[in-house]
Amino acid sequence: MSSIPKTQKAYILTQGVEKLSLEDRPVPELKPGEVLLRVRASGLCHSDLHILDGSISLSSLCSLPASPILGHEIAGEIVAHGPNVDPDLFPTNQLYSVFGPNPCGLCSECRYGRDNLCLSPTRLIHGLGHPGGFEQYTAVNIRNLVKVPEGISPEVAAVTSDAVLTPYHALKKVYLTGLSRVLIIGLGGIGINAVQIAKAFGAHVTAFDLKESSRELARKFSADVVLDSLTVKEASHDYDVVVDVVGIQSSFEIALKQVKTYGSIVLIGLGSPVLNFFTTPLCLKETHILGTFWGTSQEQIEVFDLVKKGKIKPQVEVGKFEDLNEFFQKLKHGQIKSRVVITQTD
Ligand code: FEH
Ligand code: ZN
Repeated sequence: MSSIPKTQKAYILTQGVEKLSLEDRPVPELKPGEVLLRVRASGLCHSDLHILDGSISLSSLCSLPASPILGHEIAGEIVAHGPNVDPDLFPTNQLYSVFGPNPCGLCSECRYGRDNLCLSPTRLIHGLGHPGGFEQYTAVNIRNLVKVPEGISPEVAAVTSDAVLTPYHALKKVYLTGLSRVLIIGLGGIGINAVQIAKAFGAHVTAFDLKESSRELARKFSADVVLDSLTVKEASHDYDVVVDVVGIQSSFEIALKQVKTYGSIVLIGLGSPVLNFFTTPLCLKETHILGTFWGTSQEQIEVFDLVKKGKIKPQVEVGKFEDLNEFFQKLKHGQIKSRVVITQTD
């Protein structure tokens, strides 16, 4: 194991500034129960982009740290064990992913097993209050470590902790069967995994995106029907479940139109802070609208099992740590087909 430096490079967020600033920062000191991870891969999420462009305020999610470090899809290796951590239980020759929600484990939501929804007013999400993966070394409490099965790369491990976990959790909420008809709206880094997960659950899957390259990927991953902006207008209006991975007014209107009576719309995308709908048709159809947030720590273990078994093949585009800001620009301008992951080697 190489020696740990006193300082490291970290990307710092300044409120109102779209570019992250690469600065020298101290390597974190470990508290009891923590390990130090050498970050190997960090995914770029659309919610990071919303924070950078100001449409989501980080201060609405947490009390703002002095030097916020984003990056909530993290995979890395342990390079140091803090007080009270048994190194035999958390070996160094092992890849770990981080359970980002960083729950307290004590509140009622945690006790019900919904630890993604932890109620603790002091919990800080990794990369959204707690320092995240856009640094070289990051401190993680051992309860947030999820061992990555052998054969899964750091970049795939990073995206599995959010871009796979989020649609998995969302689709588990609606109890799909082999008879379920599902429409997935938006086939980017999360949506293409939603297609694969719904197929793995045995559902009939229709996939919709404005981009031909994304529709191509959905065909590759065995979507039963693939719709474009014209054909979506003639779609069957009989979906048990519509997953809106975009979350803007136009995508939500498609979801409202296409969901069958008594069906469910699951909202994953946060593309718009406000969505409008007509109340009468919603009530006459008894439409369920479900919010969804990330996934539970148990589900994070489950998604790794599915990836290991090859039932889900997360799509990634790999970039270098030094090029993080350029990749955010590409993401902003729709130039990314799947999920960007920045990797770090020694
Ligand atoms: C982050 C912040 C707020 C809402 C949703 C998110 C997700 O990107 C977490 O994966
Ligand atoms: Zn995310």
